[in-house]
Amino acid sequence: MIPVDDTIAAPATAPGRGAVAMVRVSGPELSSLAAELTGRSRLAPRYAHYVRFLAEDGQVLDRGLALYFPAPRSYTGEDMLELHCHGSPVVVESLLKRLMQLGARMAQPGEFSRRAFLNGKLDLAQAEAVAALIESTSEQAARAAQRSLEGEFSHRVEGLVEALTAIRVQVEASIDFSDEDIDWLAEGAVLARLERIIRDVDELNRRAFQGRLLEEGMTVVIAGRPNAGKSSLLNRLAERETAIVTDIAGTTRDLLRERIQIDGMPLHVIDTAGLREGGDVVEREGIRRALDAMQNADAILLVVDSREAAAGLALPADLPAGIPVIRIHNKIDLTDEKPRIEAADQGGVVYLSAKTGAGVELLRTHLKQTMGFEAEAEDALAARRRHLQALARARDYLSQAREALDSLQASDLAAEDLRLAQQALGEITGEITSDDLLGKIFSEFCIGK
Ligand SMILES: Nc1nc2c(ncn2[C@@H]2O[C@H](COP(=O)(O)OP(=O)(O)O)[C@@H](O)[C@H]2O)c(=O)[nH]1
Ligand SMILES: [Mg+2]
Repeated sequence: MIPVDDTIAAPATAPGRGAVAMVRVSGPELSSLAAELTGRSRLAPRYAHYVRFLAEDGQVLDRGLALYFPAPRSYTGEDMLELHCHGSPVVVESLLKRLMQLGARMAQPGEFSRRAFLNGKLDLAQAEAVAALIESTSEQAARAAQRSLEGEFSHRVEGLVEALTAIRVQVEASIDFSDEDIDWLAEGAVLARLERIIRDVDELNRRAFQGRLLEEGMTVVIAGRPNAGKSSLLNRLAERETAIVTDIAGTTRDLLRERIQIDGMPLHVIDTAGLREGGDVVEREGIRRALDAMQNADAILLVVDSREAAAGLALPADLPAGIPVIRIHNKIDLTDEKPRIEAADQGGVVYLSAKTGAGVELLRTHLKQTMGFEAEAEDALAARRRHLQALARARDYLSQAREALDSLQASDLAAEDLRLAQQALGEITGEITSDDLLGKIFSEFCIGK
């Protein structure tokens, strides 16, 4: 258990040198600590004081700003102190040492946000949106995080929980008062209301899925026989010369990773050694790693040379099952074929030239579609994987409840499903949360958040 009633401190700015660094302190009572550190008997609330930070023997550690936020009007809901010092790691270190002397301890990852959650300043989905905002790698992802931080995700979930509570009352009544002359379910239009909730869950899931994609993106592995043009395709997608391209088979041996973006969706592209028999020890290890990477990919781009398209697909190794394969017919500049997409529903075949760039835009669009990414969606909500899982669980219970009510007329089964659906939704905002889950969620934050 992490104690929640002591004083914690951590740098809030990234490590390294800069003009200014900021150290945050949070605890149940900070006025005496602040007085000893600054030599001022009282710091006015929310006022930027220009002070000296003092060592125990009165020496000046640094000069900077001190801001005092008395509870409960602070990020954590406790007394908080912000110390802005010069942006040197040495100064930050000495300030932290001094704070430890004054009774503070180093904060653990995510501990400030955890306290904010425990003090009711943020619900869980909002606290997680703070992490998502800090980690966002595109404007779109940052906007999705901002929406969740403002509470849009949480409010939708709360709305659903309320609507569920209301129909649970009707369903429970139909069980408890089944001998009375009222059809509680019909009276309450329970089925119609349930349908509406299901539609709302689906809509929320769509928005959260878009947010998840913006944050995590997808991983694609480029595979194929030597000299098919895999490394050329990587360079084309990355828009720079990352990989060495030669006409010598077996040039690429290790995995090469590039992080690119398609309309804000992060794409992790991995170039691999060509799949073929033989080769030396290094190349065989490269092929083993290639197959390994494919196991964990969201999609495989299988590159073949258009001139030998039929033969080129015969690979010496099996591709992992269950992972979508997009076939790339490369080098169409040598065969006079037009850039195009075929059989887009079964993974698809994209005709392109990595050398001239013809058809590469088609591939980008196709990758977005394959992942269900809506570049135009302006309503994405930052969501963690656990949120999507909770929504999926709620959705399953709701379908079961609908079936129980509709075809089986089994109110008692429906009542239980509705209760479980509500519980799954409650986990998103943290209404119903175990200590273990909290520990897991906040440990993924970095220190100082
Ligand atoms: N004409 C033409 N040559 C290509 C194309 N893509 C790759 N190549 C050439 O094919 C050879 C092998 O390319 P490379 O990207 O190293 O293939 P890898 O072994 O699959 O990584 C190089 O000489 C490339 O210049 C293409 O679209 N058109
Ligand atoms: Mg290569």
